[in-house]
Amino acid sequence: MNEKLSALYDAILDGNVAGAKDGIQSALDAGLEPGTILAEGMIAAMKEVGQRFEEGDYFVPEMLIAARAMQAGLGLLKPHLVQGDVKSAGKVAIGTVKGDLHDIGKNLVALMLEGAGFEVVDLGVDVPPEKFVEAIASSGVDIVAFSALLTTTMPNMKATIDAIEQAGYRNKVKIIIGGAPVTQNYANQIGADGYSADASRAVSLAQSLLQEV
Ligand code: B1M
Repeated sequence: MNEKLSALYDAILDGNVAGAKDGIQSALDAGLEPGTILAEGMIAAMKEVGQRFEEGDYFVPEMLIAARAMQAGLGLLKPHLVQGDVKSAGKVAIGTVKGDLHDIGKNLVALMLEGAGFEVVDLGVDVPPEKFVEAIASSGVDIVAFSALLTTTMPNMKATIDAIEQAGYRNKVKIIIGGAPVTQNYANQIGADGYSADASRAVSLAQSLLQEV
């Protein structure tokens, strides 16, 4: 790995906020692409954090401080990932489903959607089905996006779709889902309109669904 990316990777693994920021700045100064910095220096480090957690080398506090370094780094990288002056492409309400506190992936999806000209209503984490329903009722959104990182919270995606259906909004919005344990098969199973494996594919998915309307 490039030495700048490797320093950034280590800083995120160590939960070193200042090191992560310095690492991003120095990778940008060296002319590395923001997308490469994100994928190879940052997302790869979070995967390694998960691996260490599974192996019992890291515990929740280490995951948490790595996440802080990641979030701080994303703040710095954000202006480089989004394009300026794009016209409104539609409105998306996004949230991490009930019971789930993971928000890095969800924030990244929100950031990329904004960058592509979508107006984004970020409902945060641990979002109960009724809050998604309220957002549809009050904000006139075209698309609702759910994120889940835990196998135990994935069923809340289905519960949220059911709540949207019961409230009479199912035909008014497109529903898209994602998150590490989520699959296209699961999206089909619960009746979502689409699934994407990562943030940039979430943008093309949202664009293509709105073209269908
Ligand atoms: Co958690 N955690 N965690 N954790 N955590 C995982 C998810 C885990 C896989 C770790 C592991 O065991 N290897 C595991 C889940 C196992 C499972 O269910 N299969 C796990 C666990 C077990 C837990 C706890 C239960 C631990 C405990 O307390 N014993 C607990 C649960 C808390 C809760 O939510 N109720 C917990 C807590 C935490 C922290 C709070 C410490 C922290 C989160 C901090 C935060 O988010 N602010 C944390 C972290 C950091 C992780 C790992 C290490 C990293 C997640 C991450 O940010 N990845 C994670 C391991 C892993 O994922 N490998 C793990 C980087 C991010 C960019 O990727 O979120 O996948 P990701 O998003 C991607 C795609 O998935 C996609 O696009 C994104 C960018 O390309 N995507 C979407 C995501 N959402 C989308 C929505 C879309 C489309 C695409 O809409 C259309």
